[in-house]
Amino acid sequence: MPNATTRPKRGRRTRRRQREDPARNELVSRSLESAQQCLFNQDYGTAFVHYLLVLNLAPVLKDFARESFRFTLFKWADELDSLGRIQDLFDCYEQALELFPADEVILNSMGEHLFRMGFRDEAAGHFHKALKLKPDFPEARENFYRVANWLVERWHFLMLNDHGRNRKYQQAIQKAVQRGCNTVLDIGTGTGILGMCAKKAGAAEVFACELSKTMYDLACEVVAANGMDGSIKILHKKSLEMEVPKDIPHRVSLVVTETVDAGLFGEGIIESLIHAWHHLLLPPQFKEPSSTGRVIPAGATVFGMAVECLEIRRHHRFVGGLSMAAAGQLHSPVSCSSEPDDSMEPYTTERLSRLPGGYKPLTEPFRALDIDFNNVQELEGLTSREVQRICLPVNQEGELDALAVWFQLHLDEDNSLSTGPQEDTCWEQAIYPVQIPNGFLLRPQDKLIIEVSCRDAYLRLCSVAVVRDGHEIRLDKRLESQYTENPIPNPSPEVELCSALACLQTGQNQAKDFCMLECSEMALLNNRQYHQSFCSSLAKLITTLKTAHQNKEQGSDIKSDPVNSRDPRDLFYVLDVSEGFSLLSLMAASQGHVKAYSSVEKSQQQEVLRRLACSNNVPEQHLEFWLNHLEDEQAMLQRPSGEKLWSAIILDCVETCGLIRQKLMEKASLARCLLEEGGHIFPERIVLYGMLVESDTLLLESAVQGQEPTLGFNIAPFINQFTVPVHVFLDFSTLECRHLSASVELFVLDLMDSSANYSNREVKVQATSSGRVTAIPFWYQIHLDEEISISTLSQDSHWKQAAVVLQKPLEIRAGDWVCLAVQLHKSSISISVRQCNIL
Ligand code: 44T
Repeated sequence: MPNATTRPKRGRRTRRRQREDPARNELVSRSLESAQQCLFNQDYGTAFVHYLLVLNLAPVLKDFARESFRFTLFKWADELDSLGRIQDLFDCYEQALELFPADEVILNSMGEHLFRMGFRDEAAGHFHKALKLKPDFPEARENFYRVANWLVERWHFLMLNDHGRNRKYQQAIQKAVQRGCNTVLDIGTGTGILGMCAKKAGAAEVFACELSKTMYDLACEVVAANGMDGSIKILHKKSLEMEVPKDIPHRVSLVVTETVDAGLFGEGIIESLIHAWHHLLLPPQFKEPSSTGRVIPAGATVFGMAVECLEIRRHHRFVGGLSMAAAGQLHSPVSCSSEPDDSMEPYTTERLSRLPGGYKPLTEPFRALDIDFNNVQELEGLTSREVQRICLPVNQEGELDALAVWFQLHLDEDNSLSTGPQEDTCWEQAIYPVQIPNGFLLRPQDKLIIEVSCRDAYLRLCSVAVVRDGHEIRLDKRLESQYTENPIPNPSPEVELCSALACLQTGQNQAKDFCMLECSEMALLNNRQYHQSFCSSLAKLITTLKTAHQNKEQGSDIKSDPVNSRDPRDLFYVLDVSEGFSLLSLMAASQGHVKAYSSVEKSQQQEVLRRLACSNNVPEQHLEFWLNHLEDEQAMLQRPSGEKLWSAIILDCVETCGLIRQKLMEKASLARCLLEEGGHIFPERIVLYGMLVESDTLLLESAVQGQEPTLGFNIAPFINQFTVPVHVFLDFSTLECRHLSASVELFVLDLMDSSANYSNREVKVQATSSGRVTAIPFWYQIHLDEEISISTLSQDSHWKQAAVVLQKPLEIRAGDWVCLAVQLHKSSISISVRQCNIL
């Protein structure tokens, strides 16, 4: 056994040499001492270098020094980060990982830096690794869940669960291969499913490409697991970058692809196919199918329909009760304007059937476009095609809020898929909002004139007009004219600010008046209840504080009158740390005797607030922008000035997607230290509610379901690694589900008193119906003070809901008791359920 004896010997010799090298030992111990000293002096850069030296020279010390090394690394990395020395930062992490390649904490932390820098794929890889090393590492788990949604979008599950779609693609591919197309390229392979179909159908050569690194890795895993790794060549590339013979040895006879989004063209199918016809496909007109190129899908027809829909309206234009004339034009970032602007998407997507409040069709569906994917001239012509004018009779009265667009994908002459609103598919529809400031009511005798073009690869609606009584009215060109003259009357006199905002018409020109708000910010602006509740609650607080100040001064026998005084020292300081656009600082400032600080960052949005302040007689110096004062954004929560404290700090605690904002509780405890006596955090408390439901829809969106292989392939276990337990952006009011219990209080978060909070709680809930608990949707009651609260579930809320989807559904019967273990870890909620029997 020569090897068995030589190996340990070598090891022993090395170790002996190490131990016996006094100079080295001396260096190690001196460096270790220096490292500790530097750490003590907070000189993290030098400490890090010393630790590197120590651990490289004396790996035996790794376990002993691991904690301090990590600490030093993280401190030094934060410093490098704030200095913008990004390359150095990642070099340090790489050196650290050379020493500790399996350290989940370092991996996770590097992932966090990568994520913040926008390297999502790489970040996900690090979180995934950390989690594999330590499956019960909560930080890595949370981080992984956060990126999983970005990396493997939820629609992958929907598409794989859509058996109709799978079968139709399979049949079309089988038929083409049987007819002689035996070299195949799958563009945008995703999990590799269409490429595998082609191989299974008997294609001689199959190639596939995928531009996302995560999806490419996944496709490789899936293809290998199905024993096809030798027979399908997968490339991590965008098809537009592929060449013959560099990437594939010769042109192929069939391209299969499903690179289409809800608006058909958003994934770049036109450009990909033009490129494929020029560089990757055999020419189309030869007699032999094996030497003829063709594409599945063969073509598509695009349809549209005008709709009235309040839900769409309140996300795209200002319809709230506040008078905002001075703000100028507020737009969502989605526009079907005639001047395509790169920053504007022409559409958003929605599943019309799931819109809260529903929608009303104002016209019949119309055919907007036909396209043949097997005709390269037509594909090329599409981008230069003239604008097409479509005339549609209006058949229902209603406000023109949007055009909904969907399509039929003709896989071949026999098979097609439809993404229409009536179909039972997983597809969403493309929504082209029509943003007319005060809306336009269509009437049954009207004719809608729509101009459609496809100039910049998107289908665009270039102009929308109405023919009424023989006159044509351009709806997208009249923003500045007669229709802005009548602002919506103030509907709620009880709110002071709302009436104060009934302001001047401004004469500024159109370009200057334009301000973009995210759809969710627009919906927030339109959330009247939120603003009214906030105003009332803040007014109460200010009155109480004024009285308290008065009493104090009377008590101390000072003659000044703070209520009427103009002394700036008597001002109440209010800080609004809401993310994105928020009017709350302005509402605070308009209370009088308040100096409010807003955290609005975008200059355009700051300008809107300034104008509104001006038109509402809020003195300029009473509204400021907090971040403009701060060098370091991290120092968000500070005293307003040396000797002052805040009277109120406004935290926006629930994200639009339905989750608690990250670091909320940390912010709240910091905020508490910065409040004056009697000061307040808004909101003071949030209560989490949930309900047991049975929802197949949520299951279909969360993982590939069932034990059956997908089209005979083993795909589910691989893609299901990207399943996340919490679903966001749900509309609970339209979610197809059965309620199995009443709603129950799950958790209370007291922002004014951290000692009152807990991180684990067990809640018992009784089933009101029998069924399978598959999910627990949850939402919040946001308490601004003891009396005033708002629900994130309310009809005109800008919030959506979230739900925990159970890994294993639980069968229950009416009357059963169920135990919910609710956990809050760093603002993220997890819930597990088990049956419990109590009497
Ligand atoms: N979502 C549909 C869009 N790709 C489908 O990286 C339908 C959305 C949807 N790879 C709800 C329901 C549904 N070269 O992995 C992606 C993408 C890749 C390419 C290489 C190219 N030129 C491209 C272009 C795209 O193809 C994969 C599929 S894109 C399909 C998009 C269920 N919400």
